[in-house]
Amino acid sequence: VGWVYTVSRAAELTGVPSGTLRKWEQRYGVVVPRRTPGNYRLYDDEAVRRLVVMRSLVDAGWSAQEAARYVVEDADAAEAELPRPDAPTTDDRVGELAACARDFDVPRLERALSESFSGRELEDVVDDWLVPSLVVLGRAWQRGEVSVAGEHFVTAAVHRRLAHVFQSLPPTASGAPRVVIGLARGSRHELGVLSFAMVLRAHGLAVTYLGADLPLEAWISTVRLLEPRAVVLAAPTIEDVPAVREVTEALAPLTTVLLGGAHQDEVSGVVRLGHLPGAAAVSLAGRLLTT
Ligand code: B12
Repeated sequence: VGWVYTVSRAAELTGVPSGTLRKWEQRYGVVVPRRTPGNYRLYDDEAVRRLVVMRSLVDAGWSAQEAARYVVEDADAAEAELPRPDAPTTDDRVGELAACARDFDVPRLERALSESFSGRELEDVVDDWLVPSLVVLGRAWQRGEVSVAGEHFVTAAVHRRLAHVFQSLPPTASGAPRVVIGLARGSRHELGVLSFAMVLRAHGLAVTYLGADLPLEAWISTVRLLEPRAVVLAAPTIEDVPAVREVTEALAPLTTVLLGGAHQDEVSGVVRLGHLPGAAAVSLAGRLLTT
């Protein structure tokens, strides 16, 4: 089970030509494909993930040998080495979430969320405060200053808040353009798409939010059923890219596919939304409501 990708499919999903794949396998042992009875190579999701991380490291300037050693030893650590686009911010409270994660301070966390969400537009809360705060939190976690539990404690509260705001918005006008939003199979970094969905709904669009980790078949059947004007996904980490490629290829004939997340540039055939979920949602709402 799981060894389902032929060499040409693996090449498509990873963006690595099949000749290079063979070289990486033979020279560096990055992955060891299975063989069919007819001696064709077969790859699984883990192999595809390693290859896509290896490719990004090589694209970022690593030698193939260095990249391979890193990926073989610790694929998660290798992934964390990849450059990520950071949005600039002027908000002086971007350290609050990380501070709350350090000492599990419930009242301080509730206060930080309430104050940050009040008195300004949702898109500005998302782009100027929330996203940069999560990046600071992630760095603190990586340096060991925040525990896994502390990180979960804070992101669960953020998730609840986004869901609550989403739910409290007035009903959408009937006939408003529909947009379906969610993440591909295996992809669990949901806060970017959820923030985007919240802002889009606040700006009058009909949003069907599907959440994280949705299998390919479910994407296809839902889009056939709802016939939305557009579908929005994200590729927050490099390991999401192969599954996102699968979904976007399958949906492209059916609707317009738009993509956010740090690794959106690795996927072709989509409309790229950039790195500010709030601003991107406002601009998509404007486009769909006037056409
Ligand atoms: C919270 C969190 C989690 C939570 C997510 C909870 C949830 N419900 O979403 C949980 C615990 C599930 C998790 C799991 C993992 N995580 Co994590 N996580 C984070 C953390 C701290 C915040 C992520 C987040 O929400 N950021 C906010 C979003 C909005 O920011 P962003 O993803 O950088 O996106 C940018 C843009 O592309 C844009 N954007 C994002 N989405 C969208 C969508 C649209 C439509 C648009 C327009 C724009 C847009 O906004 C951002 C600004 O540039 C980050 C740290 C960080 N630097 O982000 C790590 C991080 C993303 N995680 C990481 C890792 C490695 C993992 C795990 C593999 C850990 C493990 N070994 O289990 C798993 C993988 C899970 C999976 N299969 O997907 C790494 C990724 C490394 C890399 N280079 O890709 C990070 C960067 C931490 C690190 N430095 O090591 N994680």
